[in-house]
Amino acid sequence: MKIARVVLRHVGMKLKAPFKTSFGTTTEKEFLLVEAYDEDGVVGYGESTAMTDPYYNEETLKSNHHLLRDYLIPLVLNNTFAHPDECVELFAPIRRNMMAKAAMEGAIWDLYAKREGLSLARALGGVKERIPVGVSIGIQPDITGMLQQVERFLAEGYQRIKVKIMPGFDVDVIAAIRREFGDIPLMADANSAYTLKDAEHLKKLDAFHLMMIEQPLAHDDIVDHATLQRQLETPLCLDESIHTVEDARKALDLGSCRIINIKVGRVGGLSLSKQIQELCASRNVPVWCGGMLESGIGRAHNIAITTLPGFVLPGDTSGSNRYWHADIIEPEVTVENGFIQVPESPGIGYRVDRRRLDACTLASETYR
Ligand code: OSB
Ligand code: MG
Repeated sequence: MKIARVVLRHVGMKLKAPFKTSFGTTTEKEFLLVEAYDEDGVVGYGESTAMTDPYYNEETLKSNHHLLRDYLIPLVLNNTFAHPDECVELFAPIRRNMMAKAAMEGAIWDLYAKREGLSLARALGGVKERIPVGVSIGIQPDITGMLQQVERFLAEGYQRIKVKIMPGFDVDVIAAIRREFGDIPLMADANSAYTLKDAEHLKKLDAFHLMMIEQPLAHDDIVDHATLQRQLETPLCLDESIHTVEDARKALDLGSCRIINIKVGRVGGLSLSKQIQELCASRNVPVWCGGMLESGIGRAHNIAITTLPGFVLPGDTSGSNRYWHADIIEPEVTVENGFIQVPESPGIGYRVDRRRLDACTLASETYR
């Protein structure tokens, strides 16, 4: 494979409803889209999951633009590829900047799969024809509002409910959900809003038999999480703290978590997601695929990676209509009875609606 041209787009898509976490509120999703064209004009798409502000992690749309323009795109244009896994070594001299790397690598994976005539899921070694999915519900103005959201998404068939929590919006919310909806598959995500000083408070959540508590403590911690895990019955799941295969190994060795949320962007791409999945499978540690409010393109990558055998828990890959009035892919991602059917056509398996994409594009640049 030889990449002849790369187009970078800055895309803006308004969410149907603002999404609130303990670190902030997203109303309009802005992100970078990478289009990698080979010499025959075949195109692969990759989406950066970096947000506009460095509040989930340190990367931003602008830092990704810098990394892509000044480092990753030149590297890609000056090399040839037999397989997308080669991106791992090619990008390794650049420290971190995982989401920028994943956006570039994702485009190369899509292009590779299209050239091979394989769906991205099969190209990755995926085995599932459909994937079970859940939904992540943001912090609501009050408990009543949260109960309404849970009711709505259960009615839509989602197989697992995740609710965002933060100090002042936690135990009472979970208690109310259990009271109203009984023994549904339920979990909570704190996005690093607590410290070990809150251990006694977090222990109250044990009474509600959650599937897991995601990332209660600091984004860069795996030591305090191990201390907390020893005090809790509820399994901890790490999101923000895991960027590499080595991070995952160390967290499992320390007992910092019993489950890992793999986000393709946060760990530097599909090849590395696959490696973390393999490590966890070898230790019987369940993984699931997280989300970053992706457009249909990033969503298609998430669907493909979720077909790997180690992804045994429903992830956050919800249907397009949970986020957008109109997605940029055709058909949109739909959820039926809590499952997404994995597309079988080559590459990401969805057609990109170029008219809709152009309408959402705020700026674009071409590199060759
Ligand atoms: O922590 O999983 C998270 C969204 C933005 C940033 C971080 C997170 C999330 C979500 C939403 O939980 C997942 C999704 O629906 O895409
Ligand atoms: Mg999370």
